[in-house]
Amino acid sequence: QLIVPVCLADLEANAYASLPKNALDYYRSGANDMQTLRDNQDAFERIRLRPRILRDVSKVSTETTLLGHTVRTPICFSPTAMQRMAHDEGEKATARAAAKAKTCMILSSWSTTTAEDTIKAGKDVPVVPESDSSALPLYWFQLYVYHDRAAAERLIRRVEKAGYKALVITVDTPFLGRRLADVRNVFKLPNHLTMANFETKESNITMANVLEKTQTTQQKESSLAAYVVSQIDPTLSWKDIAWVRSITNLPIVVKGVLTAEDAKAACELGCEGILVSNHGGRQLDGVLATIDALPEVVHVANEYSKKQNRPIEVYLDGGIRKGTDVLKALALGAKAVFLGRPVLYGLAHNGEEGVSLMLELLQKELELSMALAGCCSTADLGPHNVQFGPYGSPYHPAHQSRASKL
Ligand code: HOC
Repeated sequence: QLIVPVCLADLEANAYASLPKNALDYYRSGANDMQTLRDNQDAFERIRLRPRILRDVSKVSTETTLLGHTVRTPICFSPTAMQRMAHDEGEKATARAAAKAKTCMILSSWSTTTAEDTIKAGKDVPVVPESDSSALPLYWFQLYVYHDRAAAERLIRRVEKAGYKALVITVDTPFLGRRLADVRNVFKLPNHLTMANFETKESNITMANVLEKTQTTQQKESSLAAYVVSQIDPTLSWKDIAWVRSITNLPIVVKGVLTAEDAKAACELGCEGILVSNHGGRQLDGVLATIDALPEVVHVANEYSKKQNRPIEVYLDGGIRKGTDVLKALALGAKAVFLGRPVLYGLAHNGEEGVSLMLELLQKELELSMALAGCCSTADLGPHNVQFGPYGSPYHPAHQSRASKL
């Protein structure tokens, strides 16, 4: 029984009732016991808000900039693979919804629509100019570094030419995390879909080929794990990020950072952005919730920003389902938040309109939460708006004495 969605949880419930099992299990699963998947959401519940009052909140703006581009909202779309399993228009529908909302979409390398067709769908949406805003849609591309570096370079050239404005390099997937439901289902991409960025006539990088080669030697297994082994280079190290840096002028965002140590390495290599992510709890089960990891990464990025005299932006994905979650992440220093599964559940609901609905629901919740917390713009938000419970990070400024600053 489908319900009329008034919040993201409703869209999720509808998707659970309507998506085919193979696709639903792939989208919803985390790795192993799914502890991190749960913790991504639970961790937001451990943070309390500190609202300010009597601050004229009649006008609230969520406009912000991402790597120098103005967007209307800090609520953006994370890369999720194989969106056409959720709706036939898949990535194109998401690109159009991003265009209408003037937000940022990161396209997955493992999309079921090519990088070129996806961005074209977004760019074909007429941009309605507004007197009070210079916001525009923004498209970034998520990259894995492949065994075949020439293939990775070809893909970079394609996305540069197509108009993507940053490369988001996923660094937490040397091997695929073990998602038990996919293993049990022997997950398979439906036959009418392909990994559109790779499966050209000239290439034999197809899931079917990989499966054929591995099926005899593997135990019951999701085809994805074998596909990842065939494609992704597990020897990847920081020198490969330096290599990407050396072959492109696009800004680089490292996705999958959870510690101050790795944030430091990213800053030292000159990366422009850091996306605090645990891959939606789909890789190493038991790692920190992203909102718990955020403060130490922000701390490092701010230090390096001062030292290197350049902006270094920090973003977060994982567990965002409510306007107050967005508010908490922004207060703790994220420049923007990225959503994965909710986009897929929006697609499952009604394609482009479903994604727009998901974003609109969350946007309204954010604006209301900001007003109720006494904040008119994202710049008003800061660590003073939140208070960690007993599990808070020691890097969080709220742990220093507030009284001494008053
Ligand atoms: C076929 C390769 O982000 C996930 C995706 C990445 C998987 C690569 C799939 O499932 O978490």
